[in-house]
Amino acid sequence: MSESTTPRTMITRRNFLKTTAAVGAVGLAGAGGMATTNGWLAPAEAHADGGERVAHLCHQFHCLTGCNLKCTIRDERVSLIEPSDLAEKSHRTICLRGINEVAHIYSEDRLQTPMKRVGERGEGKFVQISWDEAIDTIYQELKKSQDAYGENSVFVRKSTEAGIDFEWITSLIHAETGGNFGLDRGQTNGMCPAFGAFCHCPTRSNREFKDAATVIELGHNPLESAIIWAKHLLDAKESGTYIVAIDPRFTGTASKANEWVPILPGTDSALIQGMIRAIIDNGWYDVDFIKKNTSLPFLVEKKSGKHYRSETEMCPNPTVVGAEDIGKPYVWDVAEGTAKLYDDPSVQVALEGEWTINGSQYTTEFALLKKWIANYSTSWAAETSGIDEDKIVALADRYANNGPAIIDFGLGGPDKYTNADVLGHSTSILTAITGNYGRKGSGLGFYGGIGADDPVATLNYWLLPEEYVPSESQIALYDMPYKKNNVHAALTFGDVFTLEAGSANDMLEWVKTLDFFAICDIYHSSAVDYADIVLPACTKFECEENVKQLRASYGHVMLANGMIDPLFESKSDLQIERLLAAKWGLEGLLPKSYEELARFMLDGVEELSPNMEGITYDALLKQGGCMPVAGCGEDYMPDGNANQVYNTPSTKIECYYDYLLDQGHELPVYEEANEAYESNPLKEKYPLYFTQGKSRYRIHAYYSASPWFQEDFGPCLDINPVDANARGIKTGDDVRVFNDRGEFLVTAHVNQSLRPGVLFMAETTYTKYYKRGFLQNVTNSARNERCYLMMHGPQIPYNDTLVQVEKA
Ligand SMILES: Nc1nc2c(c(=O)[nH]1)N[C@H]1C(S)=C(S)[C@@H](COP(=O)(O)OP(=O)(O)OC[C@H]3O[C@@H](n4cnc5c(=O)[nH]c(N)nc54)[C@H](O)[C@@H]3O)O[C@H]1N2
Ligand SMILES: Nc1nc2c(c(=O)[nH]1)N[C@H]1C(S)=C(S)[C@@H](COP(=O)(O)OP(=O)(O)OC[C@H]3O[C@@H](n4cnc5c(=O)[nH]c(N)nc54)[C@H](O)[C@@H]3O)O[C@H]1N2
Ligand code: SF4
Ligand SMILES: [Mo]
Repeated sequence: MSESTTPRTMITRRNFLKTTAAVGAVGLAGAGGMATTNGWLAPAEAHADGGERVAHLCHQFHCLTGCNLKCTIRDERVSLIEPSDLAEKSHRTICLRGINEVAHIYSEDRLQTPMKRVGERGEGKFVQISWDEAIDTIYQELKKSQDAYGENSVFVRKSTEAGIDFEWITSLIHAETGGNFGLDRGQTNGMCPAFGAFCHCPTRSNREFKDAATVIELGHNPLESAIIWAKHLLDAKESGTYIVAIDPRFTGTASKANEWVPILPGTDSALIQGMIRAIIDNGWYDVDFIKKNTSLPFLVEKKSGKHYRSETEMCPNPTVVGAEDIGKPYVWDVAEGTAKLYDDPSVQVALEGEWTINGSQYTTEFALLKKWIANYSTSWAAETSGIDEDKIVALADRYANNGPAIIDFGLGGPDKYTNADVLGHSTSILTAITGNYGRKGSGLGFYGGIGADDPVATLNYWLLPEEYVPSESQIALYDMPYKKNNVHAALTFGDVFTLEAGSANDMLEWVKTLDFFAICDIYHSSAVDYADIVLPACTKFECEENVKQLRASYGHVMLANGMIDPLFESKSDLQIERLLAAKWGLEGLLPKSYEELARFMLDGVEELSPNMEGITYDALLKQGGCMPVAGCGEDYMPDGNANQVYNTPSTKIECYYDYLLDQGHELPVYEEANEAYESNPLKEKYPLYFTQGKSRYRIHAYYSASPWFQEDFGPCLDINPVDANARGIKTGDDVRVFNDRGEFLVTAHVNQSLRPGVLFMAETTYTKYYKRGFLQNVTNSARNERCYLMMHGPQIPYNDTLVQVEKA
């Protein structure tokens, strides 16, 4: 940073705005020269007096935390950000991104004014226009598209962070939503038939890590991706919990673990299947648990592979796409030597055996599971995953015999390969046969975020009249460049196109073919250069009103208040939606202000959520905007699934998926990743695994624009010395990363944190910070067709990527 010698008091908010507006008016927006933090920002004290005041707000959602932050505002500039003292004691948290907002808010790469493209798409040449012209152009173009091609010819989507509070415009104009997100549900696809929908959210708290004998971090790096929650992992370690990190990379989490398992990318299900084999061979499974709480005693017809089910008694099936109610399964009763409904209270179930019923041969799921796992030896698992056989068997022993144990899996890492559903199904079986679910200190899920750690508060939801719904989705966003579809125009809030799809060259080539594309973002994100119209949104710290977002999260209800005015010509997302809605004459269906919305959301909530007693709009404001929900605090501990009742058709943990019989995946058949596997012939050309993951300096691409982070934590490629030396690469060199999909240039960081043969980069950073290209150019966009049958659809296999690297 340059020294801050300018006396702050010389810049009032008014002349600050004037200066920057003048810069914007000169010509091409986005050029340097606007007033940034450089030069005028100096440390502020935490105490509001004189020209200072404090504001409070719920910060980011997409770090999956939502801390309440206290902001000192001096001369109408945000000048200090600290943890909030309004939050319950154990929730007074902040991370470096929160502190850094002081610089980030005023970054040079803020979009300042509405803009119109003047160069080619992708060139990034714009001129400043008025809000009137921008909104009118968007309206005219979207309407033209809908008139010519139908309502679903317009695609509207908000990035997660942009859309977390509301997204009405999509419904108001019956737009295409882009269907399934293809994100973060790879393992869940394979798990939800076993444990029920949304089982990736753990049913028990992070605080229970200390009650576990073993915690396995499976492709999850909470020390980077769940900074606030990672405390519980460290507490657990201190109290003697054995921590295992399965990751091709020696991550921050691995450095705190008792054991690092440096797995070959994309092979996690081989490791898990090896563990299951060891458990079955050694009889380490929990027969009692299996009989009581799982589907493994259910009868299956040998010939068809289908369950023996009742034709009259039904159970609803909530876990499979489009599933109807299905018949109740039967089990074999050893007492009477006959088949009985599984929930018959008198039944004494057989776990294994073969029986003839009405002329057909039946066996149990468990018998089939034994037959299935016989295909996967521990030596095969070792060879496939690159982890010693002894280590796999020892891990299985620890997990099964030294419980309770938790598997805390990542939604990054192994989730982002085409074979993630096989992994999810495999870990479900591992968990089920060892009984590591529902009892204290056990569990399976993504523990890295807002989950079971705090009491839930429910707010009213602002509904539109029934007729305002999005078009039924014709196609998922990730399929748009590849499959015929009717999308001709797009409006995104946030950089949906380059964040939420792999292989950006394909996606952006397709974007170029659209008749029209408008983006509303806060920063000059990668997709901005492709837009015809750009709208500048303001940050969470800015609003036309004193109050802004109302959130129920992180054990609190929080009303952002004390906002500064929108910087430059930016506007709040609510006012932008209202301006757009007004063009269609529908703004009357939306709240006029954040205040109106917040008041509505809180109206009568005590009835929805008794733990919110006393939390009203006025009470919130009086308290500074943050009130804990009853029960929030360090002692909060849910009893998730202690009763062993699951949201599955049978309410048991279901291990055998007969809905996938046609696919041969009723039990999880090992499958190589799409691209990232050892025997892939493509490895001759592209020998290196290109993995990505989260960085504590960013939330996806957000914070890229922070000048403080840019200095030291811009795009860089981690490469092992073995791979670097073979290519004459040293730390600080520019290297070219490439495959058939594309290329980019980046700075190399040679270090031993990786398995040789594996590369790592923090996802993602705006294109403008690269010398050429950006990481999304090389990532994989392959589809696993089987996953179209699954609840969450195919997942984007960003990590399932091979590349070559050379010195640039
Ligand atoms: N700082 C920060 N925190 C975040 C976010 C953020 O953007 N920034 N985003 C949030 C979101 S949306 C998500 S989905 C979560 C994700 O949270 P995580 O799942 O922890 O995220 P990642 O870092 O993507 O992946 C975890 C690890 O998987 C490893 N990995 C890569 N390939 C493999 C493999 O084949 N096998 C195994 N075992 N490991 C592999 C990577 O090296 C990485 O360390 O983070 C949330 N928290
Ligand atoms: N290569 C690769 N790509 C990945 C991943 C990976 O591991 N590798 N991980 C993926 C994962 S796990 C996820 S969840 C997705 C995340 O993809 P998204 O869900 O799309 O990401 P977000 O970070 O929520 O959205 C950020 C965008 O919204 C803008 N924005 C933020 N706040 C606001 C706001 O209040 N208003 C408006 N209008 N805009 C706002 C930001 O400037 C940015 O453009 O990325 C995925 N992309
Ligand atoms: S970015 Fe950091 S400070 Fe902000 S909510 Fe997330 S963890 Fe808290
Ligand atoms: Mo994610």
